Amino acid sequence: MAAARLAGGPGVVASLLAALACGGTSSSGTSPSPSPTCTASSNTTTITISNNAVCPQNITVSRGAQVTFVNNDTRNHDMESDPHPEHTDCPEINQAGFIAPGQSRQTGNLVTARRCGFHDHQNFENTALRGSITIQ
Ligand SMILES: [Cu+2]
Repeated sequence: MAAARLAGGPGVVASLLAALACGGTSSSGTSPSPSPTCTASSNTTTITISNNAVCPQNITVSRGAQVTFVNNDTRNHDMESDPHPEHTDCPEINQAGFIAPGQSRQTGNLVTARRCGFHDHQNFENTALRGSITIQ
């Protein structure tokens, strides 16, 4: 009977390994609640950070738009343009940069039609904190 219960330790390790291996939106091994499902439309200029993940991860905006990163997490995040660590693809994203919990920050004007990858510079290994902004 006891074996039917989730084993905390191995489960945490397994989910961490799974997150590193396949880069999906894995559930958190430290939280008893199910992983939040990102249901936000990709047609938005707001990206919310919570539970060490961005939502939505990939968005599409019009040329000239600014994207707002909202930090609803309990820790700092540092949103920067790809590639890491140069951050040279879309310097406008670097204007968001360091965001404390409860803060929100905007990118610069995204005027060039292209796809801009971004990541949390402090948590580069976390694929749930990476995403892209497609400017069209
Ligand atoms: Cu970086």
